[in-house]
Amino acid sequence: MPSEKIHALISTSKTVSINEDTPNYPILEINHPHATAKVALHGAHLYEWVPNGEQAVIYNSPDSVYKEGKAIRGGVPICWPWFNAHPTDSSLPGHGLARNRFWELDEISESSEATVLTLLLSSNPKTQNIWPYEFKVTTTISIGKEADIQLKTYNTGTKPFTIGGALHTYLSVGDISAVKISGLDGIDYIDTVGSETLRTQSGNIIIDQEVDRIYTNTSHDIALEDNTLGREISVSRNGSQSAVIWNPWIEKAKSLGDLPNSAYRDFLCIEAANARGDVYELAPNEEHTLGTTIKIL
Ligand code: TA6
Repeated sequence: MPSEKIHALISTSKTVSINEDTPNYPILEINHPHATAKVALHGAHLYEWVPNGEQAVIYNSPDSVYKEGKAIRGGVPICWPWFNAHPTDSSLPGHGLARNRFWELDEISESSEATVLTLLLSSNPKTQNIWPYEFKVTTTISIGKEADIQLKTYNTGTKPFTIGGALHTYLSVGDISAVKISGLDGIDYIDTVGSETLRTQSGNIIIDQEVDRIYTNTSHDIALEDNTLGREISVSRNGSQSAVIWNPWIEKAKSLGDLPNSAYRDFLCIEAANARGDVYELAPNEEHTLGTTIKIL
């Protein structure tokens, strides 16, 4: 159940309310003049963002599951402290431990430009059973005409640790067959569909098959041109030299129980990542921030 602190923070807020319609699964609802949004305390998971006068920018599956231990299928899952499979221990949860447990609400700040939530996850015996380190990690979500997410890791222990991860952003599209992704021309990528292959991007990306690519050594902004909705969305990144482009296409979509079979047509993931070699070793008291800004151009 939400702490007294959450209720105290919300009681003085003009734009944030709490929705507890799903028992033991609190949702923070933001109603700002520039946009509305929904953030689950579970996973510090932004899963809805609708700028004023626009269609939803963030995709959320109609079959998403809202219960402890399972990430919402959509929104911006916080993949941390590793991306995809753990590099050495396949028994550990894919995409790490942050997206499948409850965070605390630490701060709300509001202005005419945006509402900003800061959520907090600190190491505890359960997390240390999975990943034997002491940490504090905050997710700061700014909602206004843009959506900005900053994931900051602090090493609060006495041992160095290495972190990777991703802000695994699901973007709504009118129809996947009518989108074009630019900003990665000439960039090398790891094609993880089938046997892993190193390739180089030539021109823009179109989606006409399963796409699951880790673009490396790039901090370029990435643009999604949606010719159905008639809009262009920009995804910029900080603290990230790798970007992931993912669409499950037909067969993989069928294998995902929390995604309608046809829903591969409705979204594309453009992820600010710290993937593969783009990881950070933090000594005690060191910190790293991975961030992304999503805006309609
Ligand atoms: O970011 C792409 C990816 O790593 C894909 O390989 C696919 O597994 C996707 O993430 C979704 O992962 P999830 O564990 O949320 O089903």
